[in-house]
Amino acid sequence: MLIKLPPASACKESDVTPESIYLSRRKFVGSSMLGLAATAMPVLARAEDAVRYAGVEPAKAPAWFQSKLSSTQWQAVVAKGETITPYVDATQYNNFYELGANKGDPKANAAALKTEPWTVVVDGEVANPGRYNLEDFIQPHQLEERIYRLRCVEAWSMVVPWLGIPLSALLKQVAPTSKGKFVRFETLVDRENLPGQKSSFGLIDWPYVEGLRIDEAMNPLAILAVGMYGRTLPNQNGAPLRLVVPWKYGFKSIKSIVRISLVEEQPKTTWQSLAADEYGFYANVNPSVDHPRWTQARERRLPSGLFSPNVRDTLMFNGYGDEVASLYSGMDLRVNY
Ligand SMILES: Nc1nc2c(c(=O)[nH]1)N[C@H]1C(S)=C(S)[C@@H](COP(=O)(O)O)O[C@H]1N2
Ligand SMILES: [Mo]
Repeated sequence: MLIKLPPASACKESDVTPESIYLSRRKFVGSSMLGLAATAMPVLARAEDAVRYAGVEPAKAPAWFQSKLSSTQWQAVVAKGETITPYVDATQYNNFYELGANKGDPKANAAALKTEPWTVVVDGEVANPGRYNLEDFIQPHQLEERIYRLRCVEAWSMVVPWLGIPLSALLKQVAPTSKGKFVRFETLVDRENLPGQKSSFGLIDWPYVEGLRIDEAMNPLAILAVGMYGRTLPNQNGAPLRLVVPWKYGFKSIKSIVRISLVEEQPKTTWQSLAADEYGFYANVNPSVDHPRWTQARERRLPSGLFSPNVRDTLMFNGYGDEVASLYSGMDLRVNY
């Protein structure tokens, strides 16, 4: 089923087939061989579809997640000219400093992140604060698939089919007060188990913290994801609950969230605290504002290797300008990087 999103994120021509569609086409092929009537399918299944979803771990999802899948709104298309990044690439080349500083560390150390049980606290300037286990947190909402580009500030990118709920739906439920001007997010702290938090030499002052202005958080593109590629999130991608804000550099999309607070003042975020001249609060993808140490005009699209780096131009707001540019009208994006 198509979700209702403005032009840049949902485009009629398609290069990809999400797993849901792929699987239903598989059923179609099977049933037509049995001579049964088939429902119309938009395009034929293609060999690449199997590649994109190769290596997706078998469903070991909790029952609540499985039952949510039956009512999920699947996104049938991505933007023209895009293909979904193979699952193996999206799950072995990661940034997740709690699990280590190298790209392969998060996958290698994935088991160190304990995701059950998982509690999410919503507090601060809200009429309805709460403390939920993950299942109860998601229960009131419908899962939606969103196929988004993710652009890291380090100039690599990928295209991921996420499963989640609009952040706006959660915010409406908890009802921010008039003082709730920003949303602050916090990742789990577990110094005993998370290798990146054990070292006393680490630069990061845990927990990892991120934030959005309330109108950014209410934008329909912002989601809280619980899955990707039709499955629960792998630990290295931020299980069991992460933010995805596709028009901003990847570091804004905070992983493994345990606390969401509505606050009056702009939160101090992790990367801003580490190097304020390099990483701003807004961090909107912007090809014309370079990082002090490298250009942001281009990016490497995963999979990217030495002999086929797969370089492409970076798009303003990562290609989501139609949806988000109005949030920043009148702001100097060179100053508010
Ligand atoms: N808690 C936490 N969240 C995090 C990070 C992190 O180190 N810790 N890294 C960020 C960065 S820099 C990026 S690019 C994305 C990467 O997400 P991915 O590994 O799913 O591609 O996660 C972001 N969220
Ligand atoms: Mo990043």
